[in-house]
Amino acid sequence: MSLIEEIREAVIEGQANVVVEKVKQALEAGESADTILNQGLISGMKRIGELFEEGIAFVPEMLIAARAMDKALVVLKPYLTAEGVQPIAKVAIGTVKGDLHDIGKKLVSMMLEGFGFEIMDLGIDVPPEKFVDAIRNGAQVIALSALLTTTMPAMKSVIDAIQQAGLRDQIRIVIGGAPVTQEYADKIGADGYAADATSAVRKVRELIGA
Ligand code: B1M
Repeated sequence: MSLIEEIREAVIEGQANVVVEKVKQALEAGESADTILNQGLISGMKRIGELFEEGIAFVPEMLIAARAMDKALVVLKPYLTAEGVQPIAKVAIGTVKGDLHDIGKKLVSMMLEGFGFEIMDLGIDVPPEKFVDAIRNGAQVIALSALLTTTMPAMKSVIDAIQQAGLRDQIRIVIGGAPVTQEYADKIGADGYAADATSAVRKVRELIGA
């Protein structure tokens, strides 16, 4: 088994210490952070999701897999983000109300930070008012994440709240997360959609003309 496959397996098994150790070894062996992230960590998370759907894994297994990935991201972060870049713009990011999924949002934040954006991470289960406050506190872009089909409508609630506060014209809104699509973004009046962290950076740059 290759190191990358070992990382994937250790994520599925939720062995945080093994994942961290193997990620360090892979970096030392010259594997790219991108390969470790996509073929090791994210691939492992996808598999645990499939096992959950098949009724083989349950919420606790998803949780320990997520913890393992979280710890690995701490090791990987310096390789995914560049230091000392001047902030391009302020992005307020959060997982919408009712949704507790943290990792995708965290990855998007890290990549944006690496490309020179200042990040206001509002966390998970974020109510619409908090996004409105973030705009009043200087955010130029709002980035919304949702992982559940049942929480996607909360993205529309954020856009509605921004509209009602009279702030829609001064903000760009980008949305993403596994169940979200470009079609949904168009339907709820978001300015953009991104499928993954790299395209989120591309989309945000495009939206603010950076
Ligand atoms: Co949950 N969960 N979960 N879960 N969980 C999913 C999402 C699910 C697909 C699993 C499955 O059934 N196959 C399913 C959703 C089904 C649906 O709605 N269609 C599901 C379910 C059902 C649930 C619960 C309801 C389970 C239950 O309690 N019965 C429950 C809901 C809790 C809640 O939120 N209210 C629940 C709970 C949890 C845990 C708390 C146990 C845990 C999260 C822990 C944590 O985040 N700290 C968890 C996990 C780990 C998952 C899976 C296995 C992995 C998610 C993940 O971290 N992926 C997930 C299965 C899967 O995704 N295949 C699943 C890795 C991450 C890097 O990818 O988050 O997709 P992702 O982010 C990507 C892109 O989506 C995108 O870029 C990222 C990087 O490429 N992206 C954006 C994300 N946000 C973006 C924003 C952008 C742009 C791109 O712009 C702003």
